[in-house]
Amino acid sequence: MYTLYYSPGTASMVVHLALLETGAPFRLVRLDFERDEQHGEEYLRLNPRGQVPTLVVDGRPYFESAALLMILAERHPEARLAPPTGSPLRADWYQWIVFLASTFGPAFRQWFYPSDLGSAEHAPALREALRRKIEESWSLVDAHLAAGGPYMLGAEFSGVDLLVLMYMRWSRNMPRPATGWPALRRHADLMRSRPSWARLYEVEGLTEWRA
Ligand SMILES: N[C@@H](CCC(=O)N[C@@H](CS)C(=O)NCC(=O)O)C(=O)O
Repeated sequence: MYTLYYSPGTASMVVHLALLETGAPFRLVRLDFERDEQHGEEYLRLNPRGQVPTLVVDGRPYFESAALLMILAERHPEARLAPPTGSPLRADWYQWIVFLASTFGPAFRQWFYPSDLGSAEHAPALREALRRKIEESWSLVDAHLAAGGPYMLGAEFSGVDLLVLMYMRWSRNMPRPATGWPALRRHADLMRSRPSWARLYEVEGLTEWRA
């Protein structure tokens, strides 16, 4: 039994989706950001960063959404969130997870949290630079999917696709949403037809960008 500490539509989404894909039993604990519950004393003991997600595995809490996705992939090989260890596709899997988490992760965090960089609102030049950075990464992922899709690792779905899907959703109100790129659009449509997506919306109470 896992416990996922989450907040709807946030970085916990990829972990929630991965749990649903595995079919493993899990418990959800929702944190209310309005009430700043992520900075409560009790939660900070689980996750000293005061962020979601946190996943409790065998009684121990872990953080970082991409790492949690990898942990679940390893523990549930039957869910095929990762190609088999040692296979050539496993190398692609590592590459894309690290690429996505290290480019989109920080760029989106800064886009949505100007306070991380010390101001209530970004200066226009900084906002523009972040927008450009995010769009450059979308162009790269779009070209990759166009050349060898429909999934990030080719013919088969994997956890990488869940990570891409979460970041695509976050871009929905940006000047150029990810679905403005044709191969990304096809990928989003494919991924949004999975039962895990419908279930996620139901449980997290999400509405926007459902299909
Ligand atoms: N790199 C972390 C980022 C986590 C993160 O920034 N979570 C946000 C929600 S998307 C959060 O908890 N925000 C609340 C806060 O910072 O107070 C991950 O991928 O898990």
